Amino acid sequence: PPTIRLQDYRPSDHLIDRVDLDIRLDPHASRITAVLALRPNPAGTPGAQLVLDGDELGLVGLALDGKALPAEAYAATPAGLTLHAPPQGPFTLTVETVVDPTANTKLMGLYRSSGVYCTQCEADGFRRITYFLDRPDILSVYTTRIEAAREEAPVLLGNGNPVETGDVPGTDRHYAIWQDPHPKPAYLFAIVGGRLGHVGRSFVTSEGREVALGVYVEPGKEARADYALDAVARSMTWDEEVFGRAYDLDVFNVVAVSDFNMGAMENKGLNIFNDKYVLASPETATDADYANIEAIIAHEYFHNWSGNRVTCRDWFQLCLKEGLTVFRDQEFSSDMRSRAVHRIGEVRTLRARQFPEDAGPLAHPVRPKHYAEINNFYTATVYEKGAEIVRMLKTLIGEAAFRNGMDRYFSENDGTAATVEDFLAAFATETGRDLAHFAQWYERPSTPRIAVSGHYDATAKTYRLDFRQTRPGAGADAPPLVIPVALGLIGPDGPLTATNARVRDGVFVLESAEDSLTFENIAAQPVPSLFRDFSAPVRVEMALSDAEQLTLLRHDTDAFNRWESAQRVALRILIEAARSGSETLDGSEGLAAALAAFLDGEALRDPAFAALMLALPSEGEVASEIGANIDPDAIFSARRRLRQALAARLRDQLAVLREQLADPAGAAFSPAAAAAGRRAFRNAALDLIAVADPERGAALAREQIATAATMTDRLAGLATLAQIPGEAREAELAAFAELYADEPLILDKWLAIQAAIAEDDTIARIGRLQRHPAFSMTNPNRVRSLVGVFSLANPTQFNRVDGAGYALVADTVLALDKRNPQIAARLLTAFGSWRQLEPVRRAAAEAALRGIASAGGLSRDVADIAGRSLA
Ligand code: BAL
Ligand code: ZN
Repeated sequence: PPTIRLQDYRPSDHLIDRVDLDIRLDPHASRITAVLALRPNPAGTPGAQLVLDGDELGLVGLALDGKALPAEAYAATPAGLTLHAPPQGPFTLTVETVVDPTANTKLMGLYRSSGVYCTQCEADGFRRITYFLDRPDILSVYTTRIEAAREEAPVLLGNGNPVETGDVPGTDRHYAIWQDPHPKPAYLFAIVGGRLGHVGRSFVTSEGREVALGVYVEPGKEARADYALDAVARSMTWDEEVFGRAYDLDVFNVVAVSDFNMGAMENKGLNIFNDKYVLASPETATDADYANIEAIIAHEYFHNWSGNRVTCRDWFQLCLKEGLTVFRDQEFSSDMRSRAVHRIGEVRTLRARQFPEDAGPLAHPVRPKHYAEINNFYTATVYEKGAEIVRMLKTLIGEAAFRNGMDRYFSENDGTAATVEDFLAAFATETGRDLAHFAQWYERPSTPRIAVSGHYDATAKTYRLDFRQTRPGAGADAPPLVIPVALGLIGPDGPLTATNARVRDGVFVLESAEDSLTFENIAAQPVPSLFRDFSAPVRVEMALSDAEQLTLLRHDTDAFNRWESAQRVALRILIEAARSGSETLDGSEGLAAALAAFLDGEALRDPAFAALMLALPSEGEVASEIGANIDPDAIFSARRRLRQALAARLRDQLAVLREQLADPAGAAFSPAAAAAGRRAFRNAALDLIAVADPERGAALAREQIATAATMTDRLAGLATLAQIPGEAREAELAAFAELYADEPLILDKWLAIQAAIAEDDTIARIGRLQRHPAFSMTNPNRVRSLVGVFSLANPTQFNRVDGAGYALVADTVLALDKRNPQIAARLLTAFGSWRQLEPVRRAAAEAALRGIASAGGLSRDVADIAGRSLA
């Protein structure tokens, strides 16, 4: 496939000021009439042809300024429409197309999901609806008339404000007209038509605008939409208070659909969501679901400013809206919940998904320099590392300057399609700083490694920290980065007041390859607390003893580093055990004792944080730290042994705490962080108790499944039981499936629990589940829950020595590619770390990848991932 390069960007030769659409919905032949008000772009090439994008389109009518065009004036193919000699001044082009929404299994463009018409246009789906200049720097004002059979689609929604509704005389059809006054790129276009229930409320913005908020869901599920509706209102208030951003239309609608490639989509005034991220009730949703709904509702809403009002000039700038908006939703969730707990979750996600991406063949800069298929760049690097860059910028310039810079960015770029340079320029102007060096973060892949050594001089009473940064995989000529290092020193009894003129507000800025920092008047050898709150997305290498690490757990004021210290001790133990295969776990007793002391003092006070303290680094994280010659079985076995060692020491204490943290009888359900934190701790405790004593664990899990008042508890019981082979497990799994036979989103969790079972029989189990009525290859959520979870959360079975795990995923990728290339390509990214495996598995994974790469008729999406993975 052709490569598109950032350096080749040039403005479009034409602009489209207005788009008037008439969309007549029909299950198999939806007719779209687009009237485009075009003109030559003063910044383009004079006299250029007009080349409109298309994708699997058929042209049924074409007129210029109202007159049909002769055949020789244009060329139309499914992939494009060219006018050889368009007028040199403004003109209108009327384009008629017909599409089949029912046959659209790619879920891009106009399609039907459980009978509901909906659209997905980012990144390039609008060209599957009509011929268009389908690029984000073409901003147009849209008016959309949607018409459908009233019986089939009583609800008709579009972007912007509703201006008219009515019947089509003499027919069973009706229509609605929507007008969006804000110029937008085509990727933000959306319509919905269907039979939908809804909940709504009104919201008055800080500017006095009354906004009708609506959340539309499958009829009968309205009660499950209340939490999402509330999250919309909280997001609106938060963006006004924290970023000074108010909403700008009279309505804001969210629609849940059940077949959706992404999590959700920020279409102007009409966010379309994967139903998984809207629907929630205590009986059906877990605490993680509630947190995800809150975060994703916020994310899509925040895009109204960071993405919609200020959009991207081209798709290379994707991080401009995504990294920034992830940062904004992270801050929102931190304000709504526990900041420390949320930060740990963010870092775990980054380490689980972005660090491996950076270290593998799919590594790319936060702002890529080229792509063959943009849909493959909605990655952890663009999103999560992109958010970390924004966070570092804030750390470097300070809170007040950051807010002023954001205000400037929004006001200077409002209504335009901007670049990363425009973003940084706002902060450079605001602070008077040159951010050219900082901008290097966007330019190359690689997770920096920061080697730190500490030197205490007892005579001089000084403590020196030497820093050295390297950038593996960034190229020999990669310049050093600007790295904010939030730090402090901890003495034997607690934090020290350590000063150095180069540490401002607790932050030292490392800007060169090597640097040192000396603190005076340090009475005794301290332990440094580095990269507090994970102040930069780097790997830190410092040879601290377990005892020094655990000093941080006891005394650090930084919650993130308290958690991190126990993680680092666990990681050291796990890496040594996985490498040596030895049965003994050197240091596990010290870790267990430190955790016991911690739980004693703090579990009741902050159970959510305590639950995180109990979670060991994942198998993937251990693998990512080892980095080469990886044997997933050895990691699994080391991790299981460490869990057993900790569980043996902590089980009685955990059992007591679990009782103490039980909800009072008759307590009302709350999805808020405090109640969720208690559930998280109780369930982490249950899991460890089951590790120490599987029989007791199974009994407790069964009791919890039977009596649970929430889906969180019921599912946690099932997840614990799923790790204990036996009849009880199979009976409970069967009963669960029966109980929730009509609840696909709940059965997704049931599929996922089974996909993650680390046993040899899991491949066969997945085969059976693929034939179960709960599974469907046509629904992305089902595929992700079964095969996606298998590939990402079951390292030993995915990486089986016999290659059966790779074959299962590869077969699914090839089968899926014919229907839905985006989901197939995403699934294939599970092979991203294949080169780091030990030789036998490496060869098996490579063979599976080569099998895919050499298959005929691959989509561009899958061909791109397979090709880059093997390059
Ligand atoms: N723009 C695609 C979905 C999201 O990141 O909001
Ligand atoms: Zn987004």
